[in-house]
Amino acid sequence: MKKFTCVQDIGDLKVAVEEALELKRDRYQFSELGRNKTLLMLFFNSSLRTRLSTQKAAMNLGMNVMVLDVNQGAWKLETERGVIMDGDKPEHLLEAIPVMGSYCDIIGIRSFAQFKDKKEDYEERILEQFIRYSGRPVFSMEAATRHPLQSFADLITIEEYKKVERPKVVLTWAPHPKALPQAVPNSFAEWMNATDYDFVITHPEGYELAEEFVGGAKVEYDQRKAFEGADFIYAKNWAAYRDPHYGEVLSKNRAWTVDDEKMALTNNAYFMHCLPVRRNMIVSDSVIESEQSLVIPEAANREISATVVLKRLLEGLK
Ligand code: AN0
Ligand code: CP
Repeated sequence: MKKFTCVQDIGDLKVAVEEALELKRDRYQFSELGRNKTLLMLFFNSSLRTRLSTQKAAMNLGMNVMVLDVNQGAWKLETERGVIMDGDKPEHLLEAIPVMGSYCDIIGIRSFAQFKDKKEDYEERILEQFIRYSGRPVFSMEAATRHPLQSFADLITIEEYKKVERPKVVLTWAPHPKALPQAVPNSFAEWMNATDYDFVITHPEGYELAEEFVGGAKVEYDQRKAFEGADFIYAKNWAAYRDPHYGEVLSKNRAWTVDDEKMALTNNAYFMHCLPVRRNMIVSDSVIESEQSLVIPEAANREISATVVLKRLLEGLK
Protein backbone atom coordinates (compact mmCIF):
# COMPACT_ATOMS: atom_id res chain seq x y z
CA MET A 1 0.00 0.00 0.00
CA LYS A 2 1.36 3.44 -0.95
CA LYS A 3 -1.12 5.69 0.86
CA PHE A 4 -4.19 5.40 3.08
CA THR A 5 -6.68 8.22 2.79
CA CYS A 6 -9.97 6.54 1.78
CA VAL A 7 -11.72 3.16 1.69
CA GLN A 8 -10.41 2.27 -1.78
CA ASP A 9 -6.82 2.26 -0.51
CA ILE A 10 -7.41 -0.74 1.74
CA GLY A 11 -8.79 -2.94 -1.06
CA ASP A 12 -11.03 -5.91 -0.22
CA LEU A 13 -12.74 -5.21 3.12
CA LYS A 14 -13.24 -8.88 4.05
CA VAL A 15 -9.51 -9.49 3.62
CA ALA A 16 -8.69 -6.35 5.63
CA VAL A 17 -11.01 -7.34 8.51
CA GLU A 18 -9.54 -10.87 8.56
CA GLU A 19 -6.05 -9.41 8.70
CA ALA A 20 -7.15 -7.12 11.55
CA LEU A 21 -8.66 -9.95 13.59
CA GLU A 22 -5.57 -12.07 13.02
CA LEU A 23 -3.36 -9.17 14.20
CA LYS A 24 -5.63 -8.69 17.19
CA ARG A 25 -4.90 -12.28 18.28
CA ASP A 26 -1.19 -11.39 18.37
CA ARG A 27 -0.41 -7.75 17.70
CA TYR A 28 3.37 -8.30 17.91
CA GLN A 29 3.60 -10.79 15.03
CA PHE A 30 5.39 -8.25 12.87
CA SER A 31 7.52 -6.60 15.53
CA GLU A 32 10.60 -6.77 13.26
CA LEU A 33 8.91 -5.29 10.19
CA GLY A 34 9.41 -1.69 11.27
CA ARG A 35 12.96 -1.95 12.58
CA ASN A 36 14.89 1.26 11.74
CA LYS A 37 11.81 2.74 10.10
CA THR A 38 10.51 6.04 11.40
CA LEU A 39 6.93 7.24 11.57
CA LEU A 40 6.25 10.96 11.75
CA MET A 41 2.81 11.86 13.08
CA LEU A 42 1.87 15.43 12.38
CA PHE A 43 -1.06 17.07 14.15
CA PHE A 44 -2.66 20.31 13.03
CA ASN A 45 -5.54 19.52 15.46
CA SER A 46 -6.00 17.97 18.90
CA SER A 47 -6.24 14.23 19.47
CA LEU A 48 -6.29 11.63 22.21
CA ARG A 49 -7.14 8.29 20.54
CA THR A 50 -5.46 8.80 17.19
CA ARG A 51 -2.26 10.01 18.77
CA LEU A 52 -1.99 7.13 21.26
CA SER A 53 -3.39 4.27 19.18
CA THR A 54 -1.30 5.09 16.11
CA GLN A 55 1.86 5.43 18.19
CA LYS A 56 1.07 2.10 19.87
CA ALA A 57 0.47 0.48 16.47
CA ALA A 58 3.86 1.75 15.26
CA MET A 59 5.51 0.35 18.40
CA ASN A 60 3.78 -3.02 17.79
CA LEU A 61 5.61 -3.09 14.47
CA GLY A 62 8.96 -2.08 15.95
CA MET A 63 8.98 1.41 14.42
CA ASN A 64 10.49 4.59 15.81
CA VAL A 65 7.96 7.38 16.26
CA MET A 66 8.16 11.17 16.14
CA VAL A 67 5.13 13.30 16.98
CA LEU A 68 4.86 16.95 16.04
CA ASP A 69 2.04 19.23 17.15
CA VAL A 70 2.26 21.92 14.54
CA ASN A 71 0.53 24.47 16.76
CA GLN A 72 2.72 23.82 19.80
CA GLY A 73 6.40 24.52 19.36
CA ALA A 74 6.77 24.32 15.58
CA TRP A 75 6.81 27.38 13.34
CA LYS A 76 3.35 28.40 12.26
CA LEU A 77 2.94 27.18 8.70
CA GLU A 78 1.60 29.12 5.75
CA THR A 79 -0.35 26.73 3.53
CA GLU A 80 -1.30 28.94 0.57
CA ARG A 81 1.05 29.50 -2.36
CA GLY A 82 1.49 33.10 -3.53
CA VAL A 83 0.93 34.68 -0.13
CA ILE A 84 3.28 37.54 0.82
CA MET A 85 4.50 36.11 4.09
CA ASP A 86 4.59 39.30 6.15
CA GLY A 87 2.15 38.00 8.78
CA ASP A 88 2.50 35.64 11.74
CA LYS A 89 3.59 32.53 9.80
CA PRO A 90 7.38 32.23 9.45
CA GLU A 91 7.51 29.00 7.39
CA HIS A 92 5.77 27.66 4.30
CA LEU A 93 4.36 24.16 3.98
CA LEU A 94 6.21 23.79 0.67
CA GLU A 95 9.58 23.80 2.48
CA ALA A 96 8.35 22.13 5.67
CA ILE A 97 6.90 19.08 3.87
CA PRO A 98 10.05 17.87 2.08
CA VAL A 99 12.15 18.67 5.16
CA MET A 100 9.88 16.54 7.35
CA GLY A 101 9.86 13.83 4.67
CA SER A 102 13.66 13.69 4.81
CA TYR A 103 13.58 12.58 8.47
CA CYS A 104 11.08 9.72 8.23
CA ASP A 105 9.76 6.80 6.17
CA ILE A 106 6.00 7.20 6.64
CA ILE A 107 3.92 10.28 7.50
CA GLY A 108 0.53 10.47 9.23
CA ILE A 109 -1.40 13.74 9.03
CA ARG A 110 -4.29 15.14 11.05
CA SER A 111 -5.68 18.20 9.33
CA PHE A 112 -9.38 18.99 9.84
CA ALA A 113 -11.67 20.92 7.54
CA GLN A 114 -11.24 24.62 8.22
CA PHE A 115 -14.76 25.63 7.11
CA LYS A 116 -13.36 28.74 5.38
CA ASP A 117 -13.69 27.44 1.84
CA LYS A 118 -15.65 24.30 1.00
CA LYS A 119 -13.74 23.71 -2.22
CA GLU A 120 -10.41 23.92 -0.41
CA ASP A 121 -11.61 21.46 2.26
CA TYR A 122 -13.15 18.99 -0.18
CA GLU A 123 -10.08 19.06 -2.45
CA GLU A 124 -8.03 18.03 0.62
CA ARG A 125 -5.46 20.75 -0.13
CA ILE A 126 -3.24 20.04 2.90
CA LEU A 127 -3.27 16.23 2.67
CA GLU A 128 -2.71 16.32 -1.09
CA GLN A 129 0.33 18.57 -0.72
CA PHE A 130 1.87 16.05 1.67
CA ILE A 131 1.21 13.24 -0.81
CA ARG A 132 2.77 15.27 -3.61
CA TYR A 133 5.79 16.84 -1.92
CA SER A 134 6.89 14.61 0.97
CA GLY A 135 8.26 11.71 -1.10
CA ARG A 136 6.81 9.36 1.56
CA PRO A 137 3.73 7.20 1.94
CA VAL A 138 1.09 9.33 3.65
CA PHE A 139 -1.90 8.24 5.71
CA SER A 140 -4.80 10.22 7.08
CA MET A 141 -5.28 10.57 10.83
CA GLU A 142 -8.50 12.52 9.99
CA ALA A 143 -8.24 14.94 7.14
CA ALA A 144 -10.78 17.47 5.87
CA THR A 145 -13.26 14.98 4.40
CA ARG A 146 -12.51 11.53 5.87
CA HIS A 147 -11.29 9.66 8.93
CA PRO A 148 -10.46 6.22 7.50
CA LEU A 149 -8.57 4.81 10.52
CA GLN A 150 -11.73 5.45 12.54
CA SER A 151 -14.04 3.90 9.94
CA PHE A 152 -11.82 0.83 9.65
CA ALA A 153 -11.93 0.40 13.46
CA ASP A 154 -15.73 0.88 13.32
CA LEU A 155 -16.02 -1.84 10.68
CA ILE A 156 -13.87 -4.25 12.71
CA THR A 157 -16.08 -3.55 15.76
CA ILE A 158 -19.32 -4.18 13.85
CA GLU A 159 -17.91 -7.43 12.44
CA GLU A 160 -16.98 -8.55 15.96
CA TYR A 161 -20.39 -7.80 17.49
CA LYS A 162 -22.92 -8.37 14.71
CA LYS A 163 -25.44 -11.18 15.26
CA VAL A 164 -26.74 -11.34 11.70
CA GLU A 165 -24.88 -11.44 8.39
CA ARG A 166 -26.33 -8.12 7.14
CA PRO A 167 -27.00 -5.91 10.18
CA LYS A 168 -29.02 -2.72 9.99
CA VAL A 169 -26.59 0.10 10.74
CA VAL A 170 -27.92 3.61 11.38
CA LEU A 171 -25.79 6.73 11.27
CA THR A 172 -27.62 9.41 13.23
CA TRP A 173 -26.85 13.11 13.50
CA ALA A 174 -26.99 14.35 17.10
CA PRO A 175 -26.71 17.85 18.58
CA HIS A 176 -23.46 19.56 19.60
CA PRO A 177 -22.70 23.16 20.60
CA LYS A 178 -19.90 23.74 18.06
CA ALA A 179 -19.39 23.21 14.35
CA LEU A 180 -17.75 19.83 13.69
CA PRO A 181 -16.35 18.48 10.42
CA GLN A 182 -18.16 15.98 8.19
CA ALA A 183 -15.07 13.75 8.06
CA VAL A 184 -16.30 11.07 10.47
CA PRO A 185 -19.82 10.69 9.01
CA ASN A 186 -18.54 10.95 5.41
CA SER A 187 -15.97 8.29 6.03
CA PHE A 188 -18.32 6.03 7.99
CA ALA A 189 -20.82 6.25 5.12
CA GLU A 190 -18.11 5.50 2.57
CA TRP A 191 -17.05 2.36 4.46
CA MET A 192 -20.60 1.19 5.21
CA ASN A 193 -21.54 1.63 1.56
CA ALA A 194 -18.62 -0.65 0.67
CA THR A 195 -20.19 -3.45 2.75
CA ASP A 196 -23.48 -5.27 2.09
CA TYR A 197 -25.07 -4.02 5.35
CA ASP A 198 -28.48 -2.34 5.45
CA PHE A 199 -27.21 1.22 5.94
CA VAL A 200 -29.44 4.17 6.84
CA ILE A 201 -28.52 7.81 7.54
CA THR A 202 -30.80 10.04 9.61
CA HIS A 203 -30.46 13.77 10.25
CA PRO A 204 -32.56 16.93 10.39
CA GLU A 205 -33.27 18.71 7.10
CA GLY A 206 -30.33 20.84 6.07
CA TYR A 207 -27.70 18.38 7.28
CA GLU A 208 -27.45 16.42 4.01
CA LEU A 209 -23.94 15.08 3.43
CA ALA A 210 -22.14 15.27 0.09
CA GLU A 211 -23.70 12.93 -2.49
CA GLU A 212 -20.39 11.19 -3.15
CA PHE A 213 -20.49 9.93 0.46
CA VAL A 214 -24.22 9.25 0.79
CA GLY A 215 -23.99 6.98 -2.26
CA GLY A 216 -26.70 4.34 -2.19
CA ALA A 217 -27.51 4.77 1.51
CA LYS A 218 -31.12 5.28 2.58
CA VAL A 219 -31.74 8.77 4.02
CA GLU A 220 -34.58 8.93 6.58
CA TYR A 221 -35.45 12.29 8.12
CA ASP A 222 -37.53 10.74 10.90
CA GLN A 223 -34.98 9.61 13.48
CA ARG A 224 -37.42 7.33 15.30
CA LYS A 225 -38.39 5.58 12.07
CA ALA A 226 -34.71 5.13 11.21
CA PHE A 227 -34.04 3.51 14.59
CA GLU A 228 -36.72 0.83 14.14
CA GLY A 229 -35.10 -2.58 13.93
CA ALA A 230 -31.54 -1.19 13.98
CA ASP A 231 -28.70 -3.45 15.11
CA PHE A 232 -26.16 -0.64 15.46
CA ILE A 233 -26.69 3.06 16.21
CA TYR A 234 -23.71 5.19 15.22
CA ALA A 235 -24.12 8.73 16.55
CA LYS A 236 -22.16 11.76 15.37
CA ASN A 237 -22.62 15.48 15.06
CA TRP A 238 -21.59 17.35 11.96
CA ALA A 239 -22.01 20.89 10.69
CA ALA A 240 -24.03 21.63 7.56
CA TYR A 241 -22.46 20.71 4.22
CA ARG A 242 -24.84 22.33 1.75
CA ASP A 243 -24.44 25.89 0.48
CA PRO A 244 -25.01 28.55 1.63
CA HIS A 245 -24.66 27.08 5.14
CA TYR A 246 -21.40 25.14 4.77
CA GLY A 247 -19.76 24.74 8.20
CA GLU A 248 -22.69 26.24 10.12
CA VAL A 249 -24.57 24.89 13.14
CA LEU A 250 -28.22 24.93 12.03
CA SER A 251 -29.67 23.14 15.03
CA LYS A 252 -28.80 22.17 18.60
CA ASN A 253 -32.10 20.37 19.01
CA ARG A 254 -31.79 17.93 21.89
CA ALA A 255 -34.79 16.04 20.60
CA TRP A 256 -32.09 14.31 18.47
CA THR A 257 -30.02 13.19 21.49
CA VAL A 258 -29.73 9.39 21.63
CA ASP A 259 -31.50 8.25 24.81
CA ASP A 260 -33.08 5.11 26.28
CA GLU A 261 -36.48 5.81 24.80
CA LYS A 262 -35.05 5.91 21.27
CA MET A 263 -32.78 2.92 21.82
CA ALA A 264 -35.91 0.99 22.85
CA LEU A 265 -37.14 1.32 19.24
CA THR A 266 -34.17 -0.67 17.96
CA ASN A 267 -33.44 -4.37 17.78
CA ASN A 268 -31.53 -4.09 21.10
CA ALA A 269 -28.93 -2.16 19.11
CA TYR A 270 -25.38 -1.51 20.10
CA PHE A 271 -24.42 2.14 20.54
CA MET A 272 -21.30 3.47 18.81
CA HIS A 273 -19.48 6.81 18.74
CA CYS A 274 -15.92 7.61 17.68
CA LEU A 275 -15.28 9.76 20.80
CA PRO A 276 -14.70 12.35 22.12
CA VAL A 277 -18.41 12.63 22.91
CA ARG A 278 -20.41 15.27 24.77
CA ARG A 279 -22.73 13.46 27.15
CA ASN A 280 -26.36 14.54 27.25
CA MET A 281 -25.91 16.42 23.97
CA ILE A 282 -25.04 13.50 21.65
CA VAL A 283 -26.02 10.63 23.97
CA SER A 284 -27.49 10.25 27.46
CA ASP A 285 -25.33 9.04 30.35
CA SER A 286 -27.43 5.93 30.61
CA VAL A 287 -27.05 4.87 26.95
CA ILE A 288 -23.29 5.42 26.84
CA GLU A 289 -22.92 3.55 30.14
CA SER A 290 -25.25 0.71 29.12
CA GLU A 291 -24.17 -2.82 28.25
CA GLN A 292 -24.98 -2.05 24.63
CA SER A 293 -22.40 0.72 24.44
CA LEU A 294 -19.37 -0.20 22.32
CA VAL A 295 -17.48 3.08 22.63
CA ILE A 296 -14.56 1.57 24.56
CA PRO A 297 -13.96 -1.56 22.43
CA GLU A 298 -14.45 0.65 19.37
CA ALA A 299 -11.69 2.99 20.55
CA ALA A 300 -9.49 -0.01 21.43
CA ASN A 301 -9.85 -1.21 17.83
CA ARG A 302 -8.14 1.98 16.68
CA GLU A 303 -4.87 0.32 17.63
CA ILE A 304 -5.78 -2.65 15.44
CA SER A 305 -6.83 -0.65 12.38
CA ALA A 306 -3.66 1.43 12.66
CA THR A 307 -1.50 -1.69 13.00
CA VAL A 308 -2.94 -3.13 9.76
CA VAL A 309 -2.49 0.16 7.91
CA LEU A 310 1.09 0.74 9.08
CA LYS A 311 1.99 -2.89 8.38
CA ARG A 312 0.74 -2.54 4.81
CA LEU A 313 2.52 0.79 4.33
CA LEU A 314 5.76 -0.76 5.65
CA GLU A 315 5.34 -3.70 3.25
CA GLY A 316 4.88 -1.19 0.45
CA LEU A 317 8.26 0.44 1.18
CA LYS A 318 10.18 -2.58 -0.09
C1 AN0 B 1 -13.60 15.81 15.80
C2 AN0 B 1 -14.61 15.66 14.67
O1 AN0 B 1 -15.80 15.73 14.91
O2 AN0 B 1 -14.19 15.47 13.51
C3 AN0 B 1 -12.77 14.56 15.94
C4 AN0 B 1 -13.52 13.28 16.06
C5 AN0 B 1 -12.66 12.08 15.99
N1 AN0 B 1 -14.29 16.07 17.04
C6 AN0 B 1 -14.15 17.20 17.72
O3 AN0 B 1 -13.49 18.10 17.28
C7 AN0 B 1 -14.85 17.30 19.05
N1 CP C 1 -11.81 9.17 17.49
C1 CP C 1 -10.70 9.94 17.40
O1 CP C 1 -10.09 10.06 16.34
O2 CP C 1 -10.32 10.53 18.56
P1 CP C 1 -9.20 11.63 18.74
O3 CP C 1 -9.71 12.89 18.09
O4 CP C 1 -9.04 11.76 20.22
O5 CP C 1 -7.94 11.17 18.07
